[in-house]
Amino acid sequence: MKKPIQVTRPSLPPFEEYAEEIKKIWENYRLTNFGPLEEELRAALEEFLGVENIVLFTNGHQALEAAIKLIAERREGEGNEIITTPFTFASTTHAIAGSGFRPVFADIDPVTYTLDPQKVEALIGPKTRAIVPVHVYGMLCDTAAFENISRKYNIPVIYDAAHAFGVRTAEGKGAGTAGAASMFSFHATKAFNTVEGGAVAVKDKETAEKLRKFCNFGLGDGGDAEMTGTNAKMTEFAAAMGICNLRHIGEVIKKREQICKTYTELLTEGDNGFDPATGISGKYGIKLLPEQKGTFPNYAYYPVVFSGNIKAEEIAEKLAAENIFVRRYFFPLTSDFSCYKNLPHGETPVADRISANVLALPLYADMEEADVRRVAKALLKIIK
Ligand code: T4K
Repeated sequence: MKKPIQVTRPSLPPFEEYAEEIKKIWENYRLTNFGPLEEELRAALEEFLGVENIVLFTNGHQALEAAIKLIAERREGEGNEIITTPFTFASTTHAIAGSGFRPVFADIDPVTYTLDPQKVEALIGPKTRAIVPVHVYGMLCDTAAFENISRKYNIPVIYDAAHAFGVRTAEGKGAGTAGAASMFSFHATKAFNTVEGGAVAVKDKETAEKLRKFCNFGLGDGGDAEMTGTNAKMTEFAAAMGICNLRHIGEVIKKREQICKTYTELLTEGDNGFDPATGISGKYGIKLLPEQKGTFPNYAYYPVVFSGNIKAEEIAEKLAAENIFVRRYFFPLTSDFSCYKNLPHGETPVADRISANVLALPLYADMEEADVRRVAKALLKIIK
């Protein structure tokens, strides 16, 4: 049997580099609670992501829940609805529900798989308190349309940018500059990791200060708590990993880009009609991730949507028999989870179709070209 190829593998800095970084912890005995490494990483990330204020968290989920809690307005007895996408990881919907809001699911765009602004606008009512779109797979949402909706109805947009680390718009703006706040995940499986970790980017210092207090039990300098809080601070060990990984992020994204390009070449071979703007390849009836004009992507995931003639589940099983492990990111839709399926919601036919037919292929910076070829070859053999 050939060696297993997992859907992903974390990027790690050279061991000596990390050891050198954490040596400082043995010198100053500072393990957590906003230590110097946390401070260093925070400043470096603000610079790298091109955002004004970043607050670091234990993980992306805590970061998103905190942003929703602090930014979306809860009103007793008046309805607490947040419009969001069901085509996402469990975390997005749990963060909404966990902050005491009711998720209202809207459909996604068939090309980018991100929340469709028109579908969102049709669902806005007096109970709507916020919108939580997701830059799924690092594809940017239609942020201009959401900005207009936000202004028109005076409701905040809080982005789940878990997948969008380092993505820049055609104008060179970081993904984290859109909306009232953006959450990034630095989980081990992400293009950039701090082992576990996450952050919220916001424009104003005041909200950043509140978020920072919130993740330290709501406590201010004098020891008083003006609000309830939690414990979601990033440790110095996680920050050290982030500092090291950030030094290599350019190289990591370049390697991921090369792997994605190789996949695309192999999967669209001989298809003269392949359209990179839609990602549709007629030859084998597959849809790849489209190129977003002018943006600088991060090659976070390599999802393939199948036409439905062959079931994604079946393809995944056949690949597993070859020791190749893909993931159904994202199936089922979060609106179909047992804990949400009884919530009233409208139809989401596009999300239903994409979710049923999508598979994320193995992708990580150090993936060998021979393994990329092995995955593409096995996949083509199944779908041909
Ligand atoms: N919003 C969105 C849209 C998200 O996708 C996520 C997280 C969040 C919010 C929340 O952010 P965090 O709170 O996680 O920071 C993974 C990740 O755990 C999760 O972070 C991620 N999204 C989600 C899409 O994927 P699983 O259950 O698929 O991971 P797991 O453990 O099965 O790992 C996948 C493969 O990666 C394994 O087969 C082997 C490899 N792996 C994994 C880990 C953890 C390693 O080689 N080493 C490792 O340490 O959820």
